[in-house]
Amino acid sequence: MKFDGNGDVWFDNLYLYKESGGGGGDGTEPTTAAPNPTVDQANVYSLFSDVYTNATPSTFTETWGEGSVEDFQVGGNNIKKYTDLNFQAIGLSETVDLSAYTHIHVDVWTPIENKFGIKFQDFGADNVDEYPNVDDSEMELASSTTQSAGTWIGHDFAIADFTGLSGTAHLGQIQVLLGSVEGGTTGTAFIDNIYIYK
Ligand SMILES: [Ca+2]
Ligand SMILES: [Ca+2]
Ligand SMILES: [Ca+2]
Repeated sequence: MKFDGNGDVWFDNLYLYKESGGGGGDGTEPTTAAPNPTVDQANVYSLFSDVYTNATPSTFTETWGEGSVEDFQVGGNNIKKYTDLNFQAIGLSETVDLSAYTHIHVDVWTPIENKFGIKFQDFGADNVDEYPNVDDSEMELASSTTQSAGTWIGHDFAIADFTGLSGTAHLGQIQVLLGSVEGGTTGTAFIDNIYIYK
């Protein structure tokens, strides 16, 4: 450590430190919480966030999905930890009309660089999820933002970019994707602040 200057300088309190709740991590899990969202609650339909009043998804996993979920906390801040995540579904408690909303946001932390994606499924006018689809429509997209390792990355998708969706007036399911998205690798993902906004 070298000090450059021009004249007399007095020093005090010279020390290295770590952020509260941070440091000491081995890189396998976040040691800080994701940044708090700032979009106004009035313009948000939140599925999971400490900041907003959340809607009630019926589940954060489905048996046919690939990847398990558990609750995780950093300093009291709630996070969903997905392990061996390929694709996994967030099922809404019932279909909801989100046609007035324009974007979805998700904060993601991964221990290795990866690709993150979102899939929407609209259940159609009958509000029923059928397979194969009859009046359902669905589409997935990889985020254009790189999921860098060891840091919270905020992903924002414009719903209009999901051109395979007939609409979001009967939205029934949102999937979070890691391994199944192009360029992605199955692995661990910490996910927070899942909300749709306008
Ligand atoms: Ca949180
Ligand atoms: Ca349907
Ligand atoms: Ca379906």
